[in-house]
Amino acid sequence: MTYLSSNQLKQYEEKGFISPINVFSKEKAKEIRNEIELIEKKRPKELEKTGRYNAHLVSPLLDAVTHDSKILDSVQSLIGKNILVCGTTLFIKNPNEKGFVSYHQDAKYIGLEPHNWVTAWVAITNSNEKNGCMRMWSGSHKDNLKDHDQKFNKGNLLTRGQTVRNVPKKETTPLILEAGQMSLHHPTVVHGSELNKSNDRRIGFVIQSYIGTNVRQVLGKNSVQLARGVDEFNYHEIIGRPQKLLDKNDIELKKQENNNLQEIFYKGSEKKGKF
Ligand SMILES: O=C(O)CCC(=O)C(=O)O
Repeated sequence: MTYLSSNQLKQYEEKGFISPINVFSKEKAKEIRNEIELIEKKRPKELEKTGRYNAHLVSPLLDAVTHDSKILDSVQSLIGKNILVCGTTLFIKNPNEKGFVSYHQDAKYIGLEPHNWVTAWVAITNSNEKNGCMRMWSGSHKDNLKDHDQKFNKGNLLTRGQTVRNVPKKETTPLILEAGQMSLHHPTVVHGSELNKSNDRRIGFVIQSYIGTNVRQVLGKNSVQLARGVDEFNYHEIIGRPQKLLDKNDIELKKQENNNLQEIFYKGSEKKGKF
């Protein structure tokens, strides 16, 4: 059992994130990278665009990461012992591709209420200032949800280019992680990331998010997996876990889930502008 320490809990409360947390060895992180790259080789479009969501549904190895007991111990310290997984995202930035993530709050568009949930960002490669690690605006989770512009800008890895204006970069903290480490962040902390200026890929496998069983999806339908404990609320449909890589039925399930997710992301904000 590796629950969070009182210092880590204090950091989460004050800053809205905890980083770094050791989870996997470098060798394990490399094994995970190889699995991601094998999927890309076998089915070149599978992880592109909206396909980057829910890769854990087609890969037993990514599923095992998602249900890893060390990660779940840390998550339990924040949201309690009954835990659901409601999705994962691969945030991959290839060198020379101009990918970035504008400053945003996850809770603004993910539709999960109340905010008894947390996101785990697992570094599959090293993640640092050169290759565009996440940057957190420390303490910003304590304020209300902020207005976001929708910019749909090129290179932005967020679906609608959701952007909080005037984030003081000087007050943001880079989350420097080695492959195999993770960070945890709060639903309302403002965060983003810049370009990858290195010669290698930056890969984050992000469990987005772990939710308490008392959390509803208020913008649409989100299927979930039970990660730990019991689901005493039954707000969501429970889906299975993959038994082999790229099974035909699992690929179909991932596609359906990702269609549902697109509806959630676009709900009520089809147009450009502020929301
Ligand atoms: O990987 C990134 O650069 C950003 C990820 C992110 O916004 C998130 O995990 O909520």
